[in-house]
Amino acid sequence: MPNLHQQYIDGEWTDSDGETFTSENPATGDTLGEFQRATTREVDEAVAAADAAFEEWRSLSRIDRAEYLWDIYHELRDRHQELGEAVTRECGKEISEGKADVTEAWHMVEWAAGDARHPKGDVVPSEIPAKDAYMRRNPRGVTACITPWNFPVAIPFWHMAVALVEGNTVVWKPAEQTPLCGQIIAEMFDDVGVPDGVFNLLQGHGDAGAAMVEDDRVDTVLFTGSAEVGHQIAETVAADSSKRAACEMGGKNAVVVTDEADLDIAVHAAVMSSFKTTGQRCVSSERLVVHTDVYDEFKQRFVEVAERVAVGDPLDESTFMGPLVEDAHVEKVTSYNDLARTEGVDVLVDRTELPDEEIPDGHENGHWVGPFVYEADPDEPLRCTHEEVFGPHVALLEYEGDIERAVEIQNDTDYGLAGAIVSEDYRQINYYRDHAEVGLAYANLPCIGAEVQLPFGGVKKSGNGYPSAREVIEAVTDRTAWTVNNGEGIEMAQGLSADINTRDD
Ligand code: UN1
Repeated sequence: MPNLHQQYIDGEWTDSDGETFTSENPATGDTLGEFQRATTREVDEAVAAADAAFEEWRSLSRIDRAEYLWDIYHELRDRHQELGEAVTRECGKEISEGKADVTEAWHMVEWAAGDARHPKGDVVPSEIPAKDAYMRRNPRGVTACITPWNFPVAIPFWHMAVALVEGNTVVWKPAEQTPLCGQIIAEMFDDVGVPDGVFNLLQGHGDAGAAMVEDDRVDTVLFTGSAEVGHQIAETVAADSSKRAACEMGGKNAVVVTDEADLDIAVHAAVMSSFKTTGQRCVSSERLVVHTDVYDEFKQRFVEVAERVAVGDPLDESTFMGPLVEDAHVEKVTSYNDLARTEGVDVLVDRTELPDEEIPDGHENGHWVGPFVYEADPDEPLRCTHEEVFGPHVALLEYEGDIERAVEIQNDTDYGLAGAIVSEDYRQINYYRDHAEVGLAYANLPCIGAEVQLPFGGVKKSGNGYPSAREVIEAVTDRTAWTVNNGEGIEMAQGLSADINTRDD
């Protein structure tokens, strides 16, 4: 059995007295590491360490704080291949995605650390010439970061890079499926000598996450993950007005293909949106809303790719789709594929169970599920076309009429994360732009692949905040509106008299 990995609390690798858990390679079933599971005691210690480190950390300049992040940036770049492979081994994404995850992480660090030297805050006018008015931001304190397994390097840095540069301290819990990536990142923080308590790692499950969220000393919660957990967090935080949360959750995202679409782009965008990361991105598309005029040709071309798209060893560069992350997820995706049948859809491609000859040698214990594609009526209130599956489970929804109808179908979901329109007609794109209820929108592109300089998050049930880049600054800082008098006496705005009238007798 490999080494037993510990928690990283207050600059020390720390034993916990809880149970242990293992990380598993989803493509082979091999054990990658054994990890101690944080109990409430370690949550308490980690939050206490972050709380105690806060005053000193916030008193450094933003530029000095960012210097630590630049060291991490170089580590991420220098160890690109090794880390990319670790991502692929632990979460099963094919290797170009594993490496892109690391690239996205250093982009985020670059954004946050580079931002440290940029002007912050606003200078605003005052009615009184002798007054200066401006906004200042102060860090809020301890930030709890709870991150998902599907971007095990990038998303932690969406949260942590900005939180740290802004002067907050961090307690981070990676997903229980990807603790090894968490371990490597914690080693980086240790190696670059971030002051004790500024960064703390807790390995564990939802109980540790819940204890972090509930702890009174935690000021801000940044969460990316499932809608179920995100809503619980939002509820807990809402009960305490001094706490804040930015949660980014799931989606039931759609690609709209109009009668004016370039079908080469449409098929390419739909395949990327639906099958990259084996459909396990919160931005993945499970609905393709296609105009009747181009429906037959689109369907034939999409189905042809879905039947042949390369599922297999994610470390092999010729693979397009790796495995699903774990057995429980295979069960979930399979049960939604079964549900779709029960709900009476027309199944076009069913690779739920891959035949033995498609499974690479040595990968018999992997969590293999291939594409499942079906046609459904957009007007039917089916569960399979409205609930997030988080897998390669895709509905083709044919529409007639104009762009208004397509957008009506796109918006027929409780979620509002990502969406794409494929069209050569700018009027259609503009209508979509003005009416699609999404936080991330794309034209003539897949609905995946956001870059870190844009906000990332959704509307409706997809989130209550944007836990990435500039928007994280909103979550992890409080603003103070300052007015400073440079005059000799006091003068007030709004014509308010500053005279102190007295009665003489
Ligand atoms: C996620 O799916 O959880 O936009 C995040 C993208 C990536 C991030 C996805 N940059 O596809």
